[in-house]
Amino acid sequence: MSLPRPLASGAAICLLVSAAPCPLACREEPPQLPVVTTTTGVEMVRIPGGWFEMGSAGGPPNEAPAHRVWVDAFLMDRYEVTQAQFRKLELSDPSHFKGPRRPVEHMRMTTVIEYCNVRSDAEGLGPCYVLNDDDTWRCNFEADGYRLPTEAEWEYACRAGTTGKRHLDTDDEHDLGRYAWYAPNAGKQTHPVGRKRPNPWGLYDMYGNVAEWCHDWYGPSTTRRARTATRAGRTRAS
Ligand SMILES: [Ca+2]
Repeated sequence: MSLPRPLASGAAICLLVSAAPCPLACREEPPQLPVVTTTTGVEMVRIPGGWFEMGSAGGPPNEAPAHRVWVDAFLMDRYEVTQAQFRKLELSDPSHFKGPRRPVEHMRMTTVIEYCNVRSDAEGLGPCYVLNDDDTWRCNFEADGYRLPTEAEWEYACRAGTTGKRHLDTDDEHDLGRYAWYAPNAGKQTHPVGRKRPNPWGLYDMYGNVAEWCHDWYGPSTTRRARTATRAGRTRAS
């Protein structure tokens, strides 16, 4: 599957396939996972551990070979990180398109680290990131605070137990506009989070709006086992 390029900078709108008005007004709502609200008011989805098929044999070369990966249970933000969350934690908001429910964009890794650690501290959790004086950093996966999801965690959450081409509860490309803000419908700007339908696990805007960062640097698919995650701040990009 196509993944966001972690740690990339530049435009944030995902470019996906063309869409047309959706004819599926009576589709049954998919089952969703439990949602918890953190002490700073952020909704997170409790993702169960499990095996999944990572990558794609039929996609671009860097997505092959498809391989089974185990991911431990973790929590993931239900929505992209909003500007209201940054304001609540008294962090400087780098976003170009302003609005409390819009996602944060134009992020630098140092901003991601600051957000994760400040949010961890505000909730009495152990910070995951250690930032050195020369702007290098490392992540303590044993800490119980917030960090970016690994690529495996992100793809596992995006697929949400589906095996189809689009990893949604539909493979109809004409349905995509109901799930995602992307080039044909975004108007070259970000949009408030949660306005489209969620994926089958109740995660919003996994497709489109802003691209999302992963902990790993972008690279070919591997057969490594995913690292344990107790929490994962799903932070945004651009
Ligand atoms: Ca997104």
